[in-house]
Amino acid sequence: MTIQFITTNAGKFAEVSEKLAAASVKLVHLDRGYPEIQTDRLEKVLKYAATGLDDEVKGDYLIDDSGLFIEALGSFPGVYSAFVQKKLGNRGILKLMAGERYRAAFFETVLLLRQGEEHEVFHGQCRGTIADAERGKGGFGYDPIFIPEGETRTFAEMTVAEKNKISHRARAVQALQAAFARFGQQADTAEADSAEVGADSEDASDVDSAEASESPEPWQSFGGQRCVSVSKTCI
Ligand code: ITT
Repeated sequence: MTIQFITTNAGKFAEVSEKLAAASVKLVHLDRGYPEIQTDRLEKVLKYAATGLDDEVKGDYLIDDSGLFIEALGSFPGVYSAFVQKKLGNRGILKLMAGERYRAAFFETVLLLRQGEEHEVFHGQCRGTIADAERGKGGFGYDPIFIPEGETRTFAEMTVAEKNKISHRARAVQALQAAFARFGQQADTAEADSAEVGADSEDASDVDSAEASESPEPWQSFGGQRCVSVSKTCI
């Protein structure tokens, strides 16, 4: 199965590729942007974007909208994370947090997978704190100022593989993989069932032909849910 990951962010692509390396999914990078509406939820941004991308992109695709939510700043920058990173950067965020002792924050990633005619949405979250200063050269975006829960290092001080053990994006990709696994299992079962029917011609004659020829809709293959939404937090 080939899926195009539509993103202008090479860091996101590196993380998701590493996480899916062992999966039977070929991820290709489609380096292009798409219109992002200003709204209060990441999921809404993706659902709107998908309405345009569905007409413009052939084949299955994945898109990712993420944000950093700082509690002492009323969840800012949140859905404005990309704009704020460009305009204020990490130094600007640290200035806003100067003297603030309550430094709790979380990252959230929402992934939208277009497969066939269907859209599936997956969530991942990672709680942590805002560091006092930028630390580390790895990662991208807000990584140098975010210390995930249970760690002393920022994400930027970790390798991609280390960040992928605990990050918001990794959690969302895990939910995506679980959906791939369910899809694979159901496909195997359907194959085994049809082989059994084919092997016994007497039994086959008893089977309602309409039912036997019916292949599952893609959304049925994902556990019968049109929208899979899984949220997990960092350990
Ligand atoms: P797309 O083309 O995929 O939209 P983008 O970088 O614009 O790429 P977003 O719209 O999701 O991505 O913007 C979110 C902002 O938050 C952006 O500035 C990112 O650099 C930053 N960000 C997202 N995920 C992050 C992560 O895992 N670590 C640090 N910063 C992150």
